[in-house]
Amino acid sequence: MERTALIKSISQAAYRIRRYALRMGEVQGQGYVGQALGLADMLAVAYTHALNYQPQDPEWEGRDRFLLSHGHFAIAHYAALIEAGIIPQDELETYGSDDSRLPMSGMASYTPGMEMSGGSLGQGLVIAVGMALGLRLKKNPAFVYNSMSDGELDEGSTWEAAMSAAHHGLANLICLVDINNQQADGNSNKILGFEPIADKWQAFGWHVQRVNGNDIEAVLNAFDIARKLPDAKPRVIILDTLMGTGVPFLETRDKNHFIRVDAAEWQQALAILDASQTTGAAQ
Ligand SMILES: Cc1ncc(C[n+]2csc(CCOP(=O)(O)OP(=O)(O)O)c2C)c(N)n1
Ligand SMILES: [Mg+2]
Repeated sequence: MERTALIKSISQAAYRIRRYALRMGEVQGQGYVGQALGLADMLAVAYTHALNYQPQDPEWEGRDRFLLSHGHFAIAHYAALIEAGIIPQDELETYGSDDSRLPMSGMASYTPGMEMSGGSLGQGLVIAVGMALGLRLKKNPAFVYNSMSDGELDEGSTWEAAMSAAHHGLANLICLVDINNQQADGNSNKILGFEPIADKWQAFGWHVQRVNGNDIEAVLNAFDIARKLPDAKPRVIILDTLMGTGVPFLETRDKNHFIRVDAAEWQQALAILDASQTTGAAQ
């Protein structure tokens, strides 16, 4: 596909991902919706362009593995799995209810396409290193993607795994770090300073890119570079994102780590998103 058309189709997918996430938020009246709006552009690039998978056979051995290390971002991942055709769209109406396959935190045993159970932060990269080593041993050319949050940079396990990935030259491992500069208790850089974060990953032996995570073209280019790079190094894409992207009153909301909004505001958020799609403001 020609590049401009590709970017347009990815941005339409990002819009749908945001819409599914907002609808799930509406079903429960609350949720980690700001994170989903912030990460939708990266997820759209991943699931409509970069990842190799078969929607009808989520366990296909040749699939790229996408690990949601930050399990509380599950609403974002479910929205992407719906866009990918792995979860049926009407299932979002069950989000967070008893017996649903879509619990509030990501669980591998519940949801097709969910590769790990999250909740305890800082575990994804550890698991991803093991998976990448295993795939290499089996001569399986699939990639392992580990999606993680800036709060997980506070976890020692992240850096142990980062060091071992470089030691083993894991060129089949791509780590995606969401820098929304938010955590449960405030700004990430005020809780535990992480900058200069690109230099840190580089010093650990990784190929590093840092992009605006809400600029689809920049994210697309970064994924393409990470996948095609010949170096025997693990790759990290650091994504600076804005929580609530696409819905201004959620972008500016104080303490938007876990959002509860009034019943009428969900419809308002959806209307704003729809309007921005028509005018192209969200692209
Ligand atoms: C090991 C661990 N410690 C603490 C928590 C509690 N906790 C849940 S979400 C969260 C915030 C982590 O930061 P981040 O994922 O960047 O938050 P967000 O961007 O979603 O605001 C914390 C500390 C946890 N889930 N796991
Ligand atoms: Mg964060």
